[in-house]
Amino acid sequence: MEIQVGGSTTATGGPAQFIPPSVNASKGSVVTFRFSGVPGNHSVSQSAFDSPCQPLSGGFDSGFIYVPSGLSSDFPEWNLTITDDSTPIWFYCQQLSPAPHCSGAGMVGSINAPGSGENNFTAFQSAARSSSGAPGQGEGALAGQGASASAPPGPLTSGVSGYSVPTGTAPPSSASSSGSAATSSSSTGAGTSLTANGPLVLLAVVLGAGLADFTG
Ligand SMILES: [Cu+2]
Repeated sequence: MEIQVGGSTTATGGPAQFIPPSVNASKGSVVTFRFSGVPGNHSVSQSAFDSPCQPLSGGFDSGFIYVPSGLSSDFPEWNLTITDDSTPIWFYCQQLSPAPHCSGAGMVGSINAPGSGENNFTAFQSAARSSSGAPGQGEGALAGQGASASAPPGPLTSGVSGYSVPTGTAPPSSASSSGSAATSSSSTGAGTSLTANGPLVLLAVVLGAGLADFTG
């Protein structure tokens, strides 16, 4: 299952779209977001049906992935594993420039949205387009509600760069964990997260050093 993040400038519907925007995916399957719209600077950010262009608390967020024009291979990808297929997953692009992709162009998507009824994808996209104000900005998160990633988008090579992308590695999901202790409660989950702070801090230091080299 693959969703393209961003269309080409000549694509029907323009650059600010997910292709296809609405898919179905069963629990345990992987939805691959492929940042192949060039040039592009988009995000995959979880929202809620009632607030299409605002980050969902506890939702996943890829951060911004910039893909330069001319890139034709090695597009960055982000893999989200579906952990709950019993309820719809809604997402949007938080890009503000040159015009909001969500509230203006309706750059939103859904996984396992109902095919009919009031809360279908078309209604969600209509609400996004007519929403006022600027799309809300997430902070980058691997874990979401109903779907989570185990790694940030990548590769960030060949002129591709990321901003506010999630770092580190998510704790094992209940689907893949062999032990029950790590997934039995939120308090245990917090402990699991703490053990990952060492590598995260190291990564931050490495990134900081890299930026210093770049700007210095
Ligand atoms: Cu976008």
